[in-house]
Amino acid sequence: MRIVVLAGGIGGARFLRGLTSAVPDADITVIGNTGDDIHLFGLKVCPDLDTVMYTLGGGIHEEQGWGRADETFTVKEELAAYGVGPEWFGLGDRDFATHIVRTQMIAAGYPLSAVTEALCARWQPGVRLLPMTDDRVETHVLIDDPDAPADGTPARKAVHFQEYWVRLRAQVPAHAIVPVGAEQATPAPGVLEAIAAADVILFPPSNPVVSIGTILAVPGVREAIAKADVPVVGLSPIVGDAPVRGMADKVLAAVGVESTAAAVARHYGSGLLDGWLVDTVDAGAVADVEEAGIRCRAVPLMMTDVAATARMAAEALKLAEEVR
Ligand code: GDP
Ligand code: FO1
Ligand code: CA
Repeated sequence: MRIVVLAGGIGGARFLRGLTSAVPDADITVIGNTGDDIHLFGLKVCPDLDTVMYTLGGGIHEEQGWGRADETFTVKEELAAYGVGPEWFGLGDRDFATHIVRTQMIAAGYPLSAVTEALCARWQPGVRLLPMTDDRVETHVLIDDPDAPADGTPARKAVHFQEYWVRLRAQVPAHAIVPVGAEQATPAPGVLEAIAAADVILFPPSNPVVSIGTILAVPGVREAIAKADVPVVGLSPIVGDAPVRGMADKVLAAVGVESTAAAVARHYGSGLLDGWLVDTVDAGAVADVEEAGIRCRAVPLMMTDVAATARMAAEALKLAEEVR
């Protein structure tokens, strides 16, 4: 069975660990979000690709969900001693090595897809991990400018997604989310081919706006999924009207979507989704989703451990068979 999964960071990576456990013989291609990527200290950092790679490869910091296990921060401390920041973004020593290898290969002319394959040769994630694009796409968030003149002129400014998410903790209003560069980007080699060859396409419980939304913003991707004559099934990252983790409610509000399992399904729409899983606490949303033309089931959606996550993945594949 050929499965294509569109993935962000933690939610996508943890789901994939359950999926690979549920169907160990499946041929899984992951299309990873690169809108979170940021250049720091001259290095290219790809948080979502790395989260998937480290999680499936056994190198992730389990409790934190991102970054390396057994991490130290000597380089960061030394940079800070020179007054070189940003101090709000914690790059660890082990993680730095990944960004050095990546940046060196890119400087030598390799596309990000080839670099990701080379990094995965070490981690052996058990899936084919593709960046959504080899082109530079960076999500920016439009916020109120704190340095605006006091004369009442409304002033806004765009900040990098990481600054909004990590430094500001999404605690300031987001007026717009812009995947800068997406319109000019093309899907990475293998992305459209994997979608066309898939038996089933899954949307894990990843952020609908800044993870899956960004992947769908790469011209050709949404169209290829809508046109693929195979089941497309998603799992809700919203449980009991709130994100299980993180601040997805804030970016959903920025695009005018309520933070409910049903609203997220409607946001993707029946043109894209054939099936949608909501948590049992949201069983009341099933009828609402089905009214939108999307087959819906309520099952436990908490990824508390690999076994529970594998059951979620199995339910997604079962729903895919129902709508096929
Ligand atoms: P990020 O890039 O690290 O933010 O990760 P993703 O975009 O892949 O996933 C983030 C989403 O995962 C958040 O909106 C969470 O609500 C969701 N999430 C995290 N853990 C769980 C869980 O156990 N169950 C469900 N249903 N969603 C989860
Ligand atoms: N998230 C944080 O909340 N604080 C950090 O200092 C931080 C550093 C970091 C370094 C490498 C990496 O791959 C991820 C990192 N993250 C950090 C996670 C992260 O960037 C965000 O949670 C995601 O981009 C949102 O999806
Ligand atoms: Ca992310």
